[in-house]
Amino acid sequence: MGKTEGPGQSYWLGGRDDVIEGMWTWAQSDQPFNFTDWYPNVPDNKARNENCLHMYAAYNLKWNDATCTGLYRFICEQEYSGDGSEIIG
Ligand SMILES: [Ca+2]
Ligand SMILES: [Ca+2]
Repeated sequence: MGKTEGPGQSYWLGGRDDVIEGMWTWAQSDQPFNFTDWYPNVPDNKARNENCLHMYAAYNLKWNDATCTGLYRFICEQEYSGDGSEIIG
């Protein structure tokens, strides 16, 4: 959807490593990632100040760590009201 709905846009994904540097978790659940799609040589924690996860347009929407104050679109996850196991958006 990022590639088709917003060409050239980057997206926040809701991951963070500000609690323990290098330990990436989802902000909502505090659970560690069980999937990653990092761009090569990232996360790099540039200037020791990159603690939020985004899909970066300049990296073909691969994952990058970025400063948390950037203004980007965002992608949310919501439980499906059926059996609760599907991601709908
Ligand atoms: Ca970091
Ligand atoms: Ca980075």
